[in-house]
Amino acid sequence: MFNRRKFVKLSAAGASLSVLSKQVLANALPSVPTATGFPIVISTWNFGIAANQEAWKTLSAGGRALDAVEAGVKIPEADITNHTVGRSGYPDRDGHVTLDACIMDENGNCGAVAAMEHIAHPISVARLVMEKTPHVMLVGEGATQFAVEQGFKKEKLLQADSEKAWKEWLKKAEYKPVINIENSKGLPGNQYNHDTIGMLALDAKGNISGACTTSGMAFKMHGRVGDSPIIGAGLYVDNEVGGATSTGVGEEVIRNVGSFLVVELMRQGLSPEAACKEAVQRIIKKKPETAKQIQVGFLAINKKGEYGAYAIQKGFSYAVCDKNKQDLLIDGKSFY
Ligand code: SD4
Repeated sequence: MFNRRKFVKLSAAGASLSVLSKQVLANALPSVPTATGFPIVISTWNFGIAANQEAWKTLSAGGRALDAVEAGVKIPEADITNHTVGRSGYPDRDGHVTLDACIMDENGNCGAVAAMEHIAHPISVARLVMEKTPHVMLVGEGATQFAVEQGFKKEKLLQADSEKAWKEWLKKAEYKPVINIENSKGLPGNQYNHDTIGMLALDAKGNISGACTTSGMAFKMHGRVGDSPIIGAGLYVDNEVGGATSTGVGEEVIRNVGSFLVVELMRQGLSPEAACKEAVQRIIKKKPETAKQIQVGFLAINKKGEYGAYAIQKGFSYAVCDKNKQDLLIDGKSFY
């Protein structure tokens, strides 16, 4: 793997790095990575603070990053005031709460569930898909069936306030899913569409794992799956390099295989922030008009514990927890 200093040196010498654009190089130079070593855990949005604190219990005791990220993201999954992750997520346009999640460990193992109904902790089901099946992803009824076989409780997830919000939406939206519904409600990044939790942890042994869980876009079409449960899109970990996760309009993240791209850019020497910025710029470059209206944010960490983020729009925040501070909330930089 080459490090940033070597990358800059090679570039200055005119070495041919065909996969890197001039723009990438420009981004790489001024970026100052933040580093606090490890263990460390980072996660998307302000509810990441409480999630990180839970993950920290495992990390500070010398535990495994995989256990930390699972325990961490279960906090917003269980939070009944959270309408974008887990049991209280807003439903799709037909009134079904369908949950998406994936998890990836330091050995490249991964598991996922998508469009799963009636089970409150999709991240734990994703982990069991990884550990107990020969598969990577189970979807829909098959995922629910597997969860029940594994002892998860099947329950009604649609909460009264989520049902009320859905019915209000139905009146105004005429059953049309609106990809950037957040713009009608204020700043991109509001509670309707942009609050997936993606979490990355680096444990005391220097191993990285990640988890990502969401109820997806509010009032989406039934059966719609976003980036969050897709390895390489919503989450990617390569223990030699680092990890990345995403939040926002999943369709654009999938089109660009966003989290994998961020990790590969870090492999080529970019800092986490510069890699996230380049991934955001790919989305903007391909669809400049769409990009003005949507939010996508990436968050990344490398093997040294350096971390960074970048989003299309203002309003993306992420939480960091390490030995110095357990409740740090940082405003991610953005293109607009
Ligand atoms: C998705 N990325 O389903 C998710 C939505 C989200 O913060 O809220 N992300 O596309």
